[in-house]
Amino acid sequence: MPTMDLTLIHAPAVYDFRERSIMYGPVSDMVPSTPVFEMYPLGFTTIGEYLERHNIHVRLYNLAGLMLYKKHFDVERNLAAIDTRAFGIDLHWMPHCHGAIEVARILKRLHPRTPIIFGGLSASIFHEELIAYDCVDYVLRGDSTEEPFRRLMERIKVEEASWKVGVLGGDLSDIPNLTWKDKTGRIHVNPLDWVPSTMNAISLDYAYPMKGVIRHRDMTSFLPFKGWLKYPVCASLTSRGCNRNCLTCGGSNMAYRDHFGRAQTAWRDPGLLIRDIETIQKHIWGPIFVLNDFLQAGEEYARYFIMGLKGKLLNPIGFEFFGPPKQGKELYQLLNDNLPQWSVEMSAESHDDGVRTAFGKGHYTTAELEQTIIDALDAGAQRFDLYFMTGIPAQTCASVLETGAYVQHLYERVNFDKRLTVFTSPMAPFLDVGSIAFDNSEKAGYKLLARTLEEHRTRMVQPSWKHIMNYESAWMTTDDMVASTYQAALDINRIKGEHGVIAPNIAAATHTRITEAREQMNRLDSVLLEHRGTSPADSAARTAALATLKQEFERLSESTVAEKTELNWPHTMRPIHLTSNAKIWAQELSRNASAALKGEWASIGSDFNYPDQENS
Ligand code: B12
Ligand code: SF4
Repeated sequence: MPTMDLTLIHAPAVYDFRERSIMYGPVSDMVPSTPVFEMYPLGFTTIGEYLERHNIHVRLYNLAGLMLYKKHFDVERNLAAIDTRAFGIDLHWMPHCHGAIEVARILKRLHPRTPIIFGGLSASIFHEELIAYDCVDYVLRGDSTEEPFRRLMERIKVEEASWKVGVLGGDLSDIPNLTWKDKTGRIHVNPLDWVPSTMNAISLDYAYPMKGVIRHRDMTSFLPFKGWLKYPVCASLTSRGCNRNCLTCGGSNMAYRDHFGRAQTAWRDPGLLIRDIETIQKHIWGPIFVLNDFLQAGEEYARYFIMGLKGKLLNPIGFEFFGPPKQGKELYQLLNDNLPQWSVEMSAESHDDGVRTAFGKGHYTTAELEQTIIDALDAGAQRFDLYFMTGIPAQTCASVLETGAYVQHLYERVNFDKRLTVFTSPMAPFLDVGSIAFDNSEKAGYKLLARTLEEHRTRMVQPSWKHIMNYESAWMTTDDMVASTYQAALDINRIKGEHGVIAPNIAAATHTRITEAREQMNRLDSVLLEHRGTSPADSAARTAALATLKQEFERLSESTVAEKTELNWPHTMRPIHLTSNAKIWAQELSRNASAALKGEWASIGSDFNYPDQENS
C-alpha cells in the first residue's frame, strides 16, 4: 500500500499536559473542547476534502484528542509509525503554540526527511519566527490555503527524490502564500496573494472525515472533540473574514486585511450553503451552527438563504448574529415561517453600553438587545444564547460585578423564559494575536505580557490561567479579573438555578465548582508564595507542591463557569441518519477494497462538483 501523501496533525495546546500541573481555568468553557483545545480547525476538513478531490491523499490525525481520550497513548511510538510524504500541523489558535512546536520537534526527530508544513491564522502572523525553527520547513499563510497546499503537495510528490532533510531541492517561489527555506537554509517569503474573493470552491463536507474513519478504520483520531459522539454538533460557515472591527478579535476585518491579505469578506454562495447543510443532516443528527453572521452579506442573500432552507431542515439550526438584526421582528418571523427549529446566539460582551461601544459593538444599545431577545422568543426561537465576556476594553471590575443584577433584570423582562440562556467567560488565555488591540496595545489600553511566539510558548506552561494570560488591562488587574469573572459566573448561575432555567442539581454542582475553583486559585497563590525562591531546589519543591494539586486543577478547569451541557441544544437521531450512514459505510468499504487490490487509496473527496478556485 502506498504511503499517505499528507497527514494533518492537531497538537494539544500544551504538549505534555498529561504530566504538567496547570490550573487552566475557564478558558474553554464556552466551546466544546477541554483546556487541551482538542478541537481541530474546520480548515483540516476543507483542506483534506479539496486535496482528496485532486487525488492527494490526506489523513486527519487528532493527536490532542488521542492523548486526551487514551490515557496511556504512546505518542512517540504512534507518530513513528505514520508513513506519510508530508506532515501538516495547525497553529491556527495561539493557545496551541506550545504543543504545535513540541510535536513538530518530535516528528522531525522521528522522520528527519519528511517535510513539516505549518499553517493557520496564528502561523500566518508568526510565519517568520516559525520558519526559523529547525523543525519547520514551510509555512502556508492566509485564510485560504487549499489551493496553495495542492500546489506544494504536487511538488512534494514530484520532487520527492530531491529532498534534502525535508526541504525540497527546487525553486518554490511560484507557490503563493508560502514561506520556505531552500536547501541552503535561506528563508524566502512568497507574496501573500492567494486570497479568493468567494468561498465557493471549497467544501465543508462532513462526509469527508466520515469516509476517513472508514478508510483508516480509526474513529478516535478523527473525532473533533471529547463528547462529540454524544453531541455531534456541526458548523456551517457563511464566510471568510468579517465586516466588523471589534478591538480584541483576531478575526476582525482589519486583522484579515493586515495579516491574511484579505481586503473584503469572502461569502459562500447561499445555494452552496444550503447544500452543505443538507449534506450534514444526511449523516449527522446534531444541531447545525451557522457561524459568521450571514446578515452582513445583505438582505437579498439573507432572504435567499432562509427561504431556500424551507422544507429541507431535519436538524435544529442556530444562527450567530453580531447584533440585533436591523429587520427586527420581520427577520425572526421569516425564520419561523421557514424553519421548524431555529435558535439564535449573540455575543453582547457587556450589559454596559459604554463598554460594548469601546469593544467595537457600539452599533446597538442594551435596550435594543433586550428588544431583539423578546422579538426572537416571541417569534418562536427554540433558544436564545447570550454571551458576556470579561477583560474587554473599558471594562472595570465594578462593571463585571454588575452583570448579575443586569441578568436578573433581563430574565424579569422575558418572564424567566427558559429559552434564554446567559453565559459569561473570560477573554483568556490570550488577547487575540493580530487583533487591533494586540497590534496597538497601548492605545487600546493593554499591556502585553507576550508579543513573540516564543514568549507565548513560555506563558502557556505557567501555573495558572492568570499567569498564562498575555495581557493586563488598564481597567482591571489580573487578580480582579479572575475574581470578578468567578463572581459574575456565580451570580448568573444562581439566577438561572433559582428560576428554573437550569436544573437545580446542575446549578448546585456549578456553584460548588466555581467556589472550589476560586479557593483553588488562592491555594495556588499560597504555594507559589511559599516556594517563591529561584534556586533549583525551590523550583523542584514548587513543582512537587503543584503536582499534588493536579487532579483538582483538572477537575476545576472543565465546565467551571457553566456546565458544558448547558451549551447543548436538543436534537434527535432519525432513521434517515442510520440508513445514509450505513450506505456510506458499505460504499466506502467496497471502494477501499477494490482500490487496495490495485495498491491504491480510494479518493474520499466530495462527490459534488465545485468551481475552480478563483483568486481575487
Ligand atoms: C469558527 C470559529 C470557531 C469555532 C471552531 C470551529 C473549528 N473547529 O474550526 C469555535 C466556535 C468552536 C471556535 C473556538 C475557538 N476559537 Co474561534 N473562531 C472561529 C471563526 C469565527 C471563524 C474561523 C473560520 O472561518 N474558519 C474557516 C475554516 C474553513 O478555515 P480555517 O479553519 O481557518 O482553516 C484555514 C486556514 O486557517 C488555514 N489552516 C488552518 N489549519 C491549517 C493547518 C495547516 C497545516 C495549513 C497549511 C493551513 C491551515 O488553512 C485553512 C483552509 O484554508 C474565527 C473568527 C473569524 N472571523 O475568522 C474565530 C477565531 C479563529 N477563534 C479564535 C479563538 C481564540 C478561539 C478559541 C481559542 C476561543 C476559546 N478560548 O475558547 C477556541 C478554540 C477552540 C478549540 N480549538 O478547541 C480566534 C483566534 C485568534 C488566534 N489567532 O489565536 C479567532 C480569529 C477569533 C475569535 N476570537 O473568535 N472558533
Ligand atoms: S468579534 Fe465577531 S463581529 Fe467582532 S470582529 Fe470578531 S468575528 Fe467580527
